[in-house]
Amino acid sequence: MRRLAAAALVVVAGAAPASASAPPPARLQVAAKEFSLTLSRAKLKPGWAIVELANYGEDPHDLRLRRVGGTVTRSISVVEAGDQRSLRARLLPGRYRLWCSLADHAARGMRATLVVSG
Ligand SMILES: [Cu+2]
Repeated sequence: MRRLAAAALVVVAGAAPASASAPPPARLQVAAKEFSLTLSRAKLKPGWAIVELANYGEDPHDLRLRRVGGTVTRSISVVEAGDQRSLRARLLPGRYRLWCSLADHAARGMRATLVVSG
């Protein structure tokens, strides 16, 4: 699993925009534990972002990210305790719901809201 995650990160890094004028992607860390999701920041500017799920808990967790009113759900697959994994996404203005999709974790508190606005 760790090897897979490392390979995925290399692919993501290789896809980074080469243009010097492009602003660096915003970064958001989502800290997961039983049973909460804590965002490193509640608000981001629209554009590219790297969202990292860091599992500080004892159980595996995953992450779903969806804009309110949107149709695309982005996801980070299951991250084991003590591990982390990232996704890169272009975020549009709006409110995003974040949650863990495993079992009843969201209902138990593993959910959060992110605001994307300029
Ligand atoms: Cu979970």
